[in-house]
Amino acid sequence: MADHTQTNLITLSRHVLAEQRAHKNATGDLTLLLVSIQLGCKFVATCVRKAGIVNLTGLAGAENVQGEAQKKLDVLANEIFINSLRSSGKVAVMVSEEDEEIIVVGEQDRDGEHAHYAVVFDPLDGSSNIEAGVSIGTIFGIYKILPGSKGSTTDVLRPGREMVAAGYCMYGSSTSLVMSAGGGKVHGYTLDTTIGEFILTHPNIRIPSRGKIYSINEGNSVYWDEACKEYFGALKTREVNGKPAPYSARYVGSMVADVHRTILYGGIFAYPADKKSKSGKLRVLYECYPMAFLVEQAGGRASTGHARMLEYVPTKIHERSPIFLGSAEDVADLEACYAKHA
Ligand code: AHM
Ligand code: MG
Repeated sequence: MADHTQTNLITLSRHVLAEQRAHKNATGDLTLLLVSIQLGCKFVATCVRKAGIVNLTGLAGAENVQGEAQKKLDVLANEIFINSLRSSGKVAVMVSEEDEEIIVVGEQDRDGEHAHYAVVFDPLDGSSNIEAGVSIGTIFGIYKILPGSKGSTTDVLRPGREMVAAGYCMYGSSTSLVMSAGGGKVHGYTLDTTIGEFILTHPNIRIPSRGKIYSINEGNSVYWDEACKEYFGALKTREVNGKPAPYSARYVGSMVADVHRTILYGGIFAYPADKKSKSGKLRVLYECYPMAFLVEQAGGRASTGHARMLEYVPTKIHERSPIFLGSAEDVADLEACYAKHA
């Protein structure tokens, strides 16, 4: 709840506008786009809060007591973001985890010459956690479309380092929106439900250079490669001054929550490739890249195990990749372990 003795709140819109003014060539288009994303996040946050009461957690196509068709929360979140982005007038093309094909925004919905952006997003990640009330989230990344393009697949099949902004919104005990438009700055905003605004609560987030937490689905360890087995095994048998100093294990199974904690507390989050999931599980465009972008901007490191995550060039919009991200020193140790096993 807002501290009502504090009357000069820095809302997300105010903050993004102030940052825009600091860039003399800024047109305001990215600001408008970010504002449309925050609207989507507020809408989804409200739906997540109500989900248990109004049966939004059921299967898509199920009917409620009034006989009205119910939408599953992830289907609803997808519609909310598509509508919000489309109505911004600034988006030429979108990729959503929920849609097989790219979504090219029609001429009539574009703002003339100003639809310069491509947005890739996972409207509701971690949906297996919904019914248990565990944190879930939205992940997004933004590219500027290529010169002369009106929006096509080539605008998004590009390395993640070309993104101009990225972020996530976590629907947890509070609603937290963390985003970066580059420049080594990552800011966190918390939704104040009493006034319906995201308030700047975590300016200039920096990830600790080393942490004490590892986050991976250990149930898959039987499928791991030798590098993974050695690296994560060593974190458990680690000693400092002759005394056991193991890392703690934390794994929500919801990427937004696991990455959020990793950014704030440090450590390493991983979803590796293994014998069962040959390319890992997480999707390059709207899961790996936005998180890698944020972690790098906050001073951390993100890797495929062999190379910088953001250098990778995808060939398909729903492609998957192994990913390791977090504190720079922890991820560097992991990469050294992979190099040793290469
Ligand atoms: P989803 O896009 O189907 O929700 O799956 C992505 C989620 C991530 O949030 C999380 O990091 C991962 O799946 C957990 O997978 P697992 O249950 O295999 O550990
Ligand atoms: Mg997902």
